[in-house]
Amino acid sequence: MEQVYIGLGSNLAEPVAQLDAALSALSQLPQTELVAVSAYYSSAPLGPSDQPRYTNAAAHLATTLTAHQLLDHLQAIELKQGRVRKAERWGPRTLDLDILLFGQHILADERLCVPHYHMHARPFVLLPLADLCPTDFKLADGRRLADLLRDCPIDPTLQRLPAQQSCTI
Ligand code: A4P
Ligand code: MG
Repeated sequence: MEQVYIGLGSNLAEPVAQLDAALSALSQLPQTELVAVSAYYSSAPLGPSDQPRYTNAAAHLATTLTAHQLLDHLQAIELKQGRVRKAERWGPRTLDLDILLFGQHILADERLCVPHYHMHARPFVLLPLADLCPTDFKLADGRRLADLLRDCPIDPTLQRLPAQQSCTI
């Protein structure tokens, strides 16, 4: 079993409901257990500002799927929930599912970069992840989550949503 962390994000078509639906889909993946889910967080968009606020979360999975099999499943869930891939970088989306960490693996090929390349600079990724991991947690590349949290820029727009707006799966 690999211990895997997924970043979830949405800023279109009822983001909280999108994350709820995505977590339900993750809980039904083959060869996979949904171990834990972070709180939901709301923040202003990083990138183009003419788009709605995002809701983000993180999920801990235990799986015997390979990283590429898991990515296929994540992209199928994104498509099922109406994701349209556009050329625009950092544009709005109904659902974004990123593999943040895949066990102790470091992957860099044409389809996968793990640990996820932008996670260290994104509070809306690191704070949900910190809900799920011990403070001394180390990434596969040796970086400590606590150090990434300390060094990442502060996002004054980031809010942890109350429990009733966060999934309880
Ligand atoms: N890919 C490579 N590594 C991975 C990985 N670890 N996990 C490849 C998942 N996919 C990975 O993905 C493009 C390709 O990346 C995939 O085909 C896969 O083979 P994508 O989902 O179309 O694009 P992306 O990686 O999400 O990049 P994009 O569109 O530039 O979006 P970002 O960088 O994720 O930014 N503001 C807030 N507050 N919260 C947000 O969640 N998200 C974005 C999107 C912008 N602003 C935001 C947020
Ligand atoms: Mg993505």
